[in-house]
Amino acid sequence: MRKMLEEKYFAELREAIIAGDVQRARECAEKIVKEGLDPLKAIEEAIQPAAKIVGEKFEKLEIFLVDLIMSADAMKAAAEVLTSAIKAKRPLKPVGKVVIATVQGDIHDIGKNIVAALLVANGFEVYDLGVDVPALKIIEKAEEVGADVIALSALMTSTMRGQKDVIDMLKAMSIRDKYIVVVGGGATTAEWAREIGADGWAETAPEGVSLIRRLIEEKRGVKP
Ligand code: B12
Repeated sequence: MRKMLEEKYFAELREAIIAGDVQRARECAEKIVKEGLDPLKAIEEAIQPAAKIVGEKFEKLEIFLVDLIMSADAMKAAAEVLTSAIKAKRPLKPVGKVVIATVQGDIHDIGKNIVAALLVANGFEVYDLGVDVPALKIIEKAEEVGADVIALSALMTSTMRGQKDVIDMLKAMSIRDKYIVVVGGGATTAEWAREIGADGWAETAPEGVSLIRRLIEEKRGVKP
């Protein structure tokens, strides 16, 4: 029964996103939360596959930019509802501070917001600087709040260089070792992360949270 309900609502959410129907997507996400279904599962099984389909259609010129924008708005509306539900489960004990941003030139933030919400849900203190953020601004915030981790998102091949810029700037300022730097986002790979000297890369938000936990544990020598 529960499985059927899940399949029904997840399919409805995927359809609403592909159709660019913001209201239906939001309402569907609200129903998912109200029914007590897993919001993270909804992100992974409805929002992400729908984003992939929309991205492919855009690439094949089957839809226009205006359609992509409408679908993005629908994704964002649903993601907001689902991430709020995830964040509500936040534990009390703080485990570490993370400064997160989408790098300069890139305005994609749906994935980054999911990573931020999951970090909050797992007890991290998160400073989300938003999108299109210059390297220096990210470093200044990390210095100001005494962050443990800098997490950088990039969705495009043309903007992933922004992740390298942050690491290069940290090195130039002789503070690279102060921070754990993790990177992610559609355009990036584990190989890219190694190439630019990041401490880690993860493909998905939950993997990103586990990675950050493990890296903090290794650095501090104790479980956060
Ligand atoms: C939605 C979307 C948009 C929306 C963004 C809205 C928003 N507020 O974010 C809008 C319509 C604005 C948009 C604009 C553009 N877009 Co766009 N967009 C997409 C689309 C369809 C989905 C992205 C998304 O949100 N996915 C869902 C989320 C949940 O997935 P995600 O971001 O990958 O995040 C997950 C993981 O990667 C990971 N993660 C993400 N960040 C991080 C960070 C860390 C530290 C870690 C550990 C993990 C992690 O966790 C997340 C959850 O598991 C993609 C297609 C695709 N398949 O990615 C194209 C895509 C990214 N866009 C593309 C392009 C070209 C553009 C435009 C240039 C189009 C144009 N001609 O104007 C502009 C760019 C504007 C700019 N300067 O940034 C291309 C990029 C091609 C490339 N490889 O360089 C893509 C791939 C589409 C395509 N196939 O052509 N876009």
